[in-house]
Amino acid sequence: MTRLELIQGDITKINVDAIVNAANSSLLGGGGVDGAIHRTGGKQILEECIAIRNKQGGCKTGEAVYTSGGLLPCKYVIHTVGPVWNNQQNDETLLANCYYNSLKLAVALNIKTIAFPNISTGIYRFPKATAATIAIETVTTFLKKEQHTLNSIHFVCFDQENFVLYEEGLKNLKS
Ligand code: AR6
Repeated sequence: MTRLELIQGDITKINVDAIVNAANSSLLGGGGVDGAIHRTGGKQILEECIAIRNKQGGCKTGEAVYTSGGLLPCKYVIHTVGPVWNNQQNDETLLANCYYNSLKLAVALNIKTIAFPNISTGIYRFPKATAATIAIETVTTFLKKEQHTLNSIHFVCFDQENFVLYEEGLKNLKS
């Protein structure tokens, strides 16, 4: 059984094998959680991102790539690119792809514990309630459908609004 955990706080401080970054397609850093990860993780992460960029031209929306964790407590950072909210059907698919593809990469890397931020719900303006539902549904579908050895998946909420939405969503899952 894989545990689903809910945490309120800063993802750069979480002790897991991999944390997921809500990056942009340039992979060159930015604000929000991306800024915090690069600031705390140090220049190693940016150097590896630049190498990926030089090799494959960044990362497309919904896809995921990985670097080391640099100075962070985690071994890896999985960088995924969420959709900018445009109120279109495809946004939801692209957001689900972020969670699914990050988990696929985690399994390929033999990761046992992984932490997700609330992808796209900050600067990219995705409605938080819909995003929480997509995150929880996609993760649970992955765990049912795919072969994996994940021990725990941590949803790390920075703000209270997301925390309450996830609390509700995870409670509904149990009942
Ligand atoms: N730990 C955990 N969650 C955080 C942290 C943190 N340290 N800081 C912010 N959040 P955002 P996006 C939450 O804006 O919407 C960047 O410039 C935040 O409260 O970081 O996917 C990238 O380079 C929110 O709930 O990411 C892209 O250009 C969630 O993380 C763009 O922003 C996501 O907010 C991506 O926008």
